[in-house]
Amino acid sequence: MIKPLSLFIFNLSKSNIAAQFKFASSALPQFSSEKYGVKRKSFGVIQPTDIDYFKTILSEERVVTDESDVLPFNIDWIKNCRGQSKVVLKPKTTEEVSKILSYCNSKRLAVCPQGGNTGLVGGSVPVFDEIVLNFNLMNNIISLDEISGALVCESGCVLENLDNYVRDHNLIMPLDLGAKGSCHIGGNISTNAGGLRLLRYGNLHGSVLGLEAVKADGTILDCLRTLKKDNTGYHLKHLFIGSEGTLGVVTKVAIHCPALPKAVSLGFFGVKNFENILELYKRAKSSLGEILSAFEMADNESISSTVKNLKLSNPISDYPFYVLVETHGSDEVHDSEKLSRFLSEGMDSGLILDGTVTSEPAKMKNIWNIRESIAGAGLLEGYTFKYDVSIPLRNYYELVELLRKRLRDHTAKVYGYGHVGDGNIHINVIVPEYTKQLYSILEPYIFEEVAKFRGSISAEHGVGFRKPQFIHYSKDESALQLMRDMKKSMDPNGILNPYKVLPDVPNI
Ligand code: FAD
Ligand code: 2HG
Ligand code: ZN
Repeated sequence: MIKPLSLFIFNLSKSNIAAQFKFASSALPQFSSEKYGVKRKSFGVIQPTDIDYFKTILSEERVVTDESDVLPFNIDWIKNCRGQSKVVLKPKTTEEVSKILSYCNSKRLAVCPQGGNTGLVGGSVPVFDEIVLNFNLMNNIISLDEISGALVCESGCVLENLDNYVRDHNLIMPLDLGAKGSCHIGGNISTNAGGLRLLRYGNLHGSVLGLEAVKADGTILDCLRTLKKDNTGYHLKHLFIGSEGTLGVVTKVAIHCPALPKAVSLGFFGVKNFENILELYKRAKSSLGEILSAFEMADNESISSTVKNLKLSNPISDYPFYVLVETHGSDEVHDSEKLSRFLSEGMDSGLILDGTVTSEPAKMKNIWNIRESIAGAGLLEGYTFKYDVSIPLRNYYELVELLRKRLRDHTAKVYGYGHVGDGNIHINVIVPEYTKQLYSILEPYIFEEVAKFRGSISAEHGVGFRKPQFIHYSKDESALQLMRDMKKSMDPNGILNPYKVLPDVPNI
């Protein structure tokens, strides 16, 4: 018997946003293959002898086959996608991963690599009966060089645990996101996750120093160097950053950790319109300069949803838009003065209607919590269609307005929020329940609009299962063909995360 989803207990930190919303309702989502009309490719079908073989590589309890134990690994965080896997494998070492993949490749058994399962595009769960290769147990920290800031660890380390660890050594992780208490560093790398401070610390193509990966045929690829500079040949690590488990499986990571800032300040401002946000962003770059570490925005609908659905308290009153500006610097008095001056100048010029600036950790945590909770707040009201796009800043908020108009005659809420500093807006469309009609009103319309702005249909969450058929809005055929060629060369049988990222990968 299948347990109601709300009863599942996850090995997740209770403090984290991703865990708080896990399975807000107890309804099981429809199978992805039925919902989106996908046909199974001709992979092998797992047999009892295969399970027996996996038990010779892994201990018995690391081969999970009980239906109710497997179920959570089949369902994604927003409860949009549901696969039909019959087995979850939990390796502890790279050698085990290598043996598993070598075997699966020889038997043409498809595999879905899975980290913390916080992905938002359905890439982390199977579509049919792919074997789930889960990294929860590959969670050892291998080394930390306090001088260079190079951290080496296994791919299943939870981001927040790594951050806590390096903070004890006066360093921080170069990325931060609302899912930090559940997502794995291997998942972050495989999705090229962006997050809240990309503006300051750059993306993972810059911070990942090296990695170890296992190819589809089981070959272990050792690119695990900690050097900042290494121009010997092709930069292979980049193939695994953002390829969403379709080219290989990341098993170890070397990543550069910046210094722990001595002073952190945070401002939360109410703003009248989006034009004023853009003006504030320009001013923040010039007046806060090198200490600016985040510049985020959210509209009233987004913030109100966290107040209403999660009972979070907004430290300022109701405004059409909100801006969150953070600084990471080395002088607390100087930095918070700078941010307070930014606030008072903003208020004098009418760009900021009201605001608060704080350096108190508890207050900063509350403000960040409001921002980070938006992703889950809508899930408590119904079904959420999530979009994560990059568009030129001057057009940044137009898509939200277009969608509100388009959905005028439907019961729907549209939230717009995101990483202004990166030109990345998140649009959440909340409806009472998923319907095919709403789906076809939204897609491909939204991607067509993004393409008109020469934007990207996926800024940071990836393509996953939900967007391969739309990738052509952001990549031309020559680029797609080269991607297919790369996929064929690295995974000739197509066993790694099939039905994801690329459309029209020839069947095996
Ligand atoms: P999973 O969800 O398990 O997997 C994601 C993809 O990576 C899948 O395709 C999977 O097959 C592949 N994969 C996972 N591990 C490996 C591995 N070791 N080797 C090969 N492939 C692998 N994303 C952002 O970019 N920025 C944000 O600010 C952000 N905020 C979020 C906030 C919340 C509340 C939530 C729920 C999600 C958020 N996300 C964000 C999305 C998600 O957290 C990121 O994509 C994250 O990097 C996924 O990590 P994961 O370990 O959960 O990976
Ligand atoms: C964020 O920035 C995340 O909060 C999640 O990328 C966005 O859920 C979303 O739409
Ligand atoms: Zn984001």
